[in-house]
Amino acid sequence: MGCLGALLFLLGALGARAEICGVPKVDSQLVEKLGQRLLPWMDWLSLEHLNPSIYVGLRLSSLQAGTKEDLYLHSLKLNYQQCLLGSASGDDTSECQAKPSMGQLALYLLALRANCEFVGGRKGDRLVSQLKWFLEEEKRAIGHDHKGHPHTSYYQYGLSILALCVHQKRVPDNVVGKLLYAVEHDQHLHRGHFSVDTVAMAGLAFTCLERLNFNPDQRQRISTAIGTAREKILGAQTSEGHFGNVYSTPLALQLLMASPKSGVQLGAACLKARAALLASLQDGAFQNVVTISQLLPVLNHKTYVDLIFPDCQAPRATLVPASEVPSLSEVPEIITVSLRVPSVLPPYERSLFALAGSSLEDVLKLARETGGFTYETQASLSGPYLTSVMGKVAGDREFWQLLRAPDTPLLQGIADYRPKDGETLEMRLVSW
Ligand code: B12
Repeated sequence: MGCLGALLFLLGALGARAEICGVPKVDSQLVEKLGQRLLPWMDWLSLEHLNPSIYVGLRLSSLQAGTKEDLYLHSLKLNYQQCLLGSASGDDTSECQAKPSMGQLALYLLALRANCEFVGGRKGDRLVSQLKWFLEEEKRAIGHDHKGHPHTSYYQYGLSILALCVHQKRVPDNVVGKLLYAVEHDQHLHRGHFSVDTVAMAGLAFTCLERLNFNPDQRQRISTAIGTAREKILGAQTSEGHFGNVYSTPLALQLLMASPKSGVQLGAACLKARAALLASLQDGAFQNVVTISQLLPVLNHKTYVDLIFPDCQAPRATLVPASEVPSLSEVPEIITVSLRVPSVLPPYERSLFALAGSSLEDVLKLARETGGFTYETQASLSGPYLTSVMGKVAGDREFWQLLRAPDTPLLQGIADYRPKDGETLEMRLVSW
């Protein structure tokens, strides 16, 4: 190659670098701290606590939990198979309090793939059939005219297509078509609200379908939808750099990393997002295991699409549990927190004294013990989900939204959010 050729090659290489969404290496101690937060959760091996998202996140990270990880996958297999298919002696799923949902089954299949397993055999085939059946039901709920809504969400719809795809199971065009339509007309995706997480998950599913050239008749539509998802996510970047909010940024980055496209804009946007993520990490924003498990792959330059061909031999550093920092016996600080529920008659409002550092859930418990306040929760992979307040259960397309007065929706759930002194927190029954 002559001098000019070498120069052109170099310029080309530099240009190409600017086109990809790179997230430069993050301090390994920060990553380790994140991984350590997952460890205590891996000691809970009952179905109610098992969380396939943790396993997937860890396997796509630069960290490993040794035998704990193997035991965790084993428990996932035992519990998910028994609760979805029944025990070997019969179809007895009575020991299972709640059957895993469509999205949870999809995450379980991703966990198997993260261990380089293809779902197979009689039991495996039945799980695949169940997931396909769930998707068919959702397709029916959306309807021919796309006027209906999935029983779960388009997020779980996308997740399920992705899970089948990485196992190299084809999904019919008409099932994929519903998700394509939703991305093309995004008011349908999240019942009117734009959700970066949902668009990113749909984009990841489409990227997998495109790579494997499944659904060849829809190839052009799929490729356009990936572009649309990418553009929407880039357009949702905040002034600090997050795509949507801090917790949707990991999935957004996964999509941008998995489906690179020319344009210096992409590289710059990803660098800005990385800086914003780092600042949030240092502030301790990532406490929830689901959000950590979505972030860890990104910090290791991996995405869920890599589960098509996972690298199970990649070296990973062994995690050691965090050493307990002895707490200094300081006089506990007392804070005042007000709770407000305008969606009931008469509206509820009360100020309570709580220990500094209490979670919102601790404050709700206090309000219940004090009398005059009731609430109920349901366990989910992200933690306790508020289902009912003052006896009012959120209906089909409703949820109890958490806000900091006057009008700022919280970015965390009741178990993770820690109110500050003088704050008023509101629970509002809203439709979505
Ligand atoms: C769909 C969705 C919703 C739907 C759920 C209803 C439904 N039928 O699906 C709606 C719009 C109602 C919702 C509400 C909320 N959500 Co939401 N939600 C999601 C989303 C996009 C997908 C969840 C999912 O299906 N996961 C896959 C399945 C297999 O897991 P699962 O555990 O079985 O799913 C259930 C739970 O996730 C639960 N759920 C949904 N959101 C939240 C949030 C929290 C904190 C908890 C404990 C449970 C929970 O609903 C799911 C369906 O039953 C995620 C995105 C993400 N990156 O994970 C955000 C996400 C989990 N939600 C989030 C938040 C903050 C909330 C709210 C607290 C917002 C608010 N200010 O009120 C509320 C929950 C309040 C409450 N009542 O406890 C954050 C959580 C961040 C964090 N630090 O943990 C995420 C990551 C979005 C984001 N980028 O900000 N959510």
